[in-house]
Amino acid sequence: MLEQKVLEILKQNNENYVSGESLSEHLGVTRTSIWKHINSLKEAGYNIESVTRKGYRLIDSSDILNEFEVKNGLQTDLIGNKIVYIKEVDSTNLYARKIALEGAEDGTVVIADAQTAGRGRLGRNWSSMAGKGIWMSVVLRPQISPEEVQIITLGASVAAIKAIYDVTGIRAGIKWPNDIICDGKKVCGILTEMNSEVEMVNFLILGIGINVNHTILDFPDEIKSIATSLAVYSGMNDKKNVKLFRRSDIIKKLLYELEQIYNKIKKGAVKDIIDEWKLYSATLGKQVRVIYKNDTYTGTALDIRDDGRLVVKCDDGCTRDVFSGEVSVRGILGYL
Ligand code: BTX
Repeated sequence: MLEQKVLEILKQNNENYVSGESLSEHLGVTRTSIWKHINSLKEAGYNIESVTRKGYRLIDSSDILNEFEVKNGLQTDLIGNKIVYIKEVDSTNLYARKIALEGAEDGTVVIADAQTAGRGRLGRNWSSMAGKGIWMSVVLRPQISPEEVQIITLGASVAAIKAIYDVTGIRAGIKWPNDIICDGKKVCGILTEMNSEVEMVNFLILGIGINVNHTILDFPDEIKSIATSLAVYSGMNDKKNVKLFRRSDIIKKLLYELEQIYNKIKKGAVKDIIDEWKLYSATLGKQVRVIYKNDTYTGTALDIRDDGRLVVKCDDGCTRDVFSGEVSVRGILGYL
């Protein structure tokens, strides 16, 4: 698309002016056409300065999310080959499921700026304000059995931790099985849903929500005490430099890390993923309360098995394996 070509050239010129004449020569269109494309880029939110006799320059500090921003510089071979960007959707997981049933390819990514009915696990809600977070789902078609699906969720939390660190410098932790936390508060959640036969997965929808540029006031009252964002957390540590992060940078890195994990799963290197997960775990070694239907028990989180089950040494002396999806695990002290 010509609009994207104009944008690419402006980006390559690092906030220096590019004349309308050179853009029109380079792209083989009239200067009026360039002017029209510049205007539609401005409408899409890009901060482009136009100065007579100098031309146009992009002041590139904004957090603009669209298909181009994610594709530009994306370093993956499979995940993100097809990206669907939607301004507002009920849930990217529901949308991804719909297109997966219609045949969407392995690695197709659905990203929304806002979700009106974001979904958490066990029928819970996921608050997904416009313009503030990463609300994204990936269609995966791994050749694995339903019992092996948990490893994808664990791997996705490792990928999220790494991407967050790489782009923001924030060291988050993982609360089993798949909450990413900063300062004991949830900054990211992962919801994996599958469509399968008894023996074989047809496809998975890997949904990832990351709170990126929210202020604390942006969160609904009922989650203010348990939720945080990368911007809030970075501001806690450095009040003078509260940063806003570029969501597309985090997404690109996340898709790259997800692809590394996906390749490991395809090679059967599950142990590597579990080992990495343990490195970032905020649950292992902690006192936990396991809530399953009407049953509640406490103990210490000891280990994680290769299929992702959490091993809990219960206070009554016995050892139990806990499956995700069935239970809530709460730290005895606070949310952790
Ligand atoms: P979860 O069931 O572990 O977490 C949901 C719970 O977390 C809610 O009941 C609420 O207490 C709290 N919560 C809700 N919204 C937020 C938020 N923005 N930040 C922190 N805490 C919150 C976790 O489920 C899985 C969430 C996956 C979300 C992604 S977004 C893209 C994809 N599409 C979709 O509909 N869901 C996934």
